[in-house]
Amino acid sequence: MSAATFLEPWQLRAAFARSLSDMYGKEVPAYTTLLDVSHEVSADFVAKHGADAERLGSIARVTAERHGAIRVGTPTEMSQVARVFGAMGMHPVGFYDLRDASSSSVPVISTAFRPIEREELARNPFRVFTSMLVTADRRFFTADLERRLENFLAARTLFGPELLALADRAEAEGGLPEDQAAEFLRLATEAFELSREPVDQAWYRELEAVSAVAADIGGIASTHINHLTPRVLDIDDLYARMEARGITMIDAIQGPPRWEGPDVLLRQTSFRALAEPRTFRTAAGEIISDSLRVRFGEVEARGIALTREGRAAYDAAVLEIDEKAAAARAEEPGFTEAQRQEIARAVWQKTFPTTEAELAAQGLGWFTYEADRDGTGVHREPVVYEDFLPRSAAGIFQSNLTSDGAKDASQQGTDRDADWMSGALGRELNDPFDLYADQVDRSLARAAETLGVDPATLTTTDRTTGAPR
Ligand code: OOG
Ligand code: NI
Repeated sequence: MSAATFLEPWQLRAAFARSLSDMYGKEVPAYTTLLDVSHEVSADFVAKHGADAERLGSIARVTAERHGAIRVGTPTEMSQVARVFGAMGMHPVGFYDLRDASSSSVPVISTAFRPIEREELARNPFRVFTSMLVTADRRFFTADLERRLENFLAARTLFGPELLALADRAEAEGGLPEDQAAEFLRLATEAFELSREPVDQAWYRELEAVSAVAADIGGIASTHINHLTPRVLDIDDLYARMEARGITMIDAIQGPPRWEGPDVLLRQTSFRALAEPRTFRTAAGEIISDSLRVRFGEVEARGIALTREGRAAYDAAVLEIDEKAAAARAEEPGFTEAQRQEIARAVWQKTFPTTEAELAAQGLGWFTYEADRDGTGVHREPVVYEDFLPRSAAGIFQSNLTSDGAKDASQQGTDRDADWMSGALGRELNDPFDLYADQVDRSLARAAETLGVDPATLTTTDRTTGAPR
């Protein structure tokens, strides 16, 4: 079979990301504006900073890079999503519990499907943040509502048998012949389009009173891509340019502040999409037109992945910023986002070093080591963060909700953890830290082999002396 007539998983992934992006651009016009502005910002950034601008990803990768978000209702649906993404070489990584990460009613747990090998990430890093409802959690759902929700979810089909059969075949055979690939991509894209079916008004509103997220997931008989996020090289510049175009962004860029040291993890911001016209079926059986505001736009800038130690420092810094900002706000009612950023920068300056060399030396960030071309030593390269942040994710959910919903904190929450998620998926759930560590170990082994030395000597000396380039 020739290469042109058989699509490998990464080719399916890249084509799927393009297909979703085309569909979303047609359905949500502000997304197209966001893409245009992102491309302008990144191109200007590269023009200004040269090769340094591409330190965390080539401009080709960054320009094509997207993440999406979807939400499903049951473990069965979750396991089906895993099959569809598995066909494209996207594997579940990480466990996120957003039930406690948010003050609003967000009754979901999540994982992210993404490529896990370095070469696969370089080919196309498309990832999808995937959340599922925890219908058994009494803080959100009574036993009666849980039962009716489960009945509703059990009666719907998000992914048809044809799509799942093609997905299984692609996963088993390492890809699909061209015509089946086209059919797979068509069905997969269609599964994430916004449905035009009338929404049962009473049911939707009942769920919405508990949680807008629950209504979005369990109030309709289909799922949809909820946002699609381009990556940009300078998110502060992007924020300013979007506002200049008259698109109102949420108040803040989430995640680390802008500062003079290396960018770490993930910085994200978003805007609320316009309400979209939808039809509803009333309790009296009448079909009426109304609107729902369920989809939005988001953009992100990615930084260096942090080790467990680095992540602990990050989490502590975020708490410290919260406390200091709360105290300052209590003293000064006119406290602004700019002032909060000042506080954040000060906390960052005492938490993180201002150079990559120090980030590596202190064991806070992940770096790979590559043998120099002349074979005399190694140089250090930052590992880009490929995952998400629970706190920012909760912020994204929250900033786009129509209401806070209702959460009964006196009830006991239902235990859910990474093992439970793995069971629901019917697959191994990858630990992000292990994946980064493997990537570093493999680079050291490769570099040591090229140089003809013991990898152990590289780990001790070069972590501190590896030149930045
Ligand atoms: C997912 C929100 C999380 C992110 O970028 O952190 C997310 C959702 O709204 O379904 O996409
Ligand atoms: Ni997102």
